[in-house]
Amino acid sequence: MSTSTVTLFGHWICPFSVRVEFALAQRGIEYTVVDVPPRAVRPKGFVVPEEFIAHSPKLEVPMVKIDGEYLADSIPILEWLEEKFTDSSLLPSDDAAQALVRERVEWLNKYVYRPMIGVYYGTDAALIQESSVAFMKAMETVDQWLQSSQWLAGDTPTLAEAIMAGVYTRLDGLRQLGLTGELPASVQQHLERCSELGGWKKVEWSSEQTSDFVGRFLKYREIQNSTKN
Ligand SMILES: N[C@@H](CCC(=O)N[C@@H](CS)C(=O)NCC(=O)O)C(=O)O
Repeated sequence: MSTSTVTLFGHWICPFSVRVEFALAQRGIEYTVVDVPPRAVRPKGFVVPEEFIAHSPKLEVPMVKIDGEYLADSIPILEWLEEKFTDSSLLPSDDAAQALVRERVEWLNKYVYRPMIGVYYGTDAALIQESSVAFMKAMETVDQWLQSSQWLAGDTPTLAEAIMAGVYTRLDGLRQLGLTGELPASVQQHLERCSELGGWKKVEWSSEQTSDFVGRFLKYREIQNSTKN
């Protein structure tokens, strides 16, 4: 068992932090969390830790510290955790299978996250609808992947599941913010399978967290729309 000390500087509302916390918990790596709320949700008077300011180049969460070394940016962090901790893994052992995981991680990062963020940052109905359609279109590809396996890239949960955890946590909230359309049955089943994983328990949202998320973005829309008019 590793004796490394791992600290995650992150926040529950950040889907990129969720990726990392899911991976840590799923792999059974011990860690502590230092809450660093992103600017948009930072309470007045919150003191951002000096350590975070000194080591997160873009001042973004997530940032991870392992035995005095720091790294920010979720996908590089997920890879770094794979290098540092070898007792467990979210990457298959053979090269071709690893390449597939990495390809799908990048694909999800682009084609699922972009429209997902478009839904909650959308300020007008047309943009929200467009993002919603793009999100559901991406789900059609995920559906194809899930026709040949229960998991997104191979026979076991991988880093691709960590990426989707950041989406699944907020799905109820996305619906309340205007995401429309049915998830393919395979994706719904995959979500349910993910919610049985050990890592999920650490990242899943309570109904209060969903309401907090939805309330913040409704307010954001209201402010944006009132300054527009
Ligand atoms: N590419 C980065 C994106 C991280 C990111 O955008 N984090 C947001 C919160 S979700 C952040 O910390 N933004 C700075 C801020 O709002 O203070 C990653 O994958 O980790």
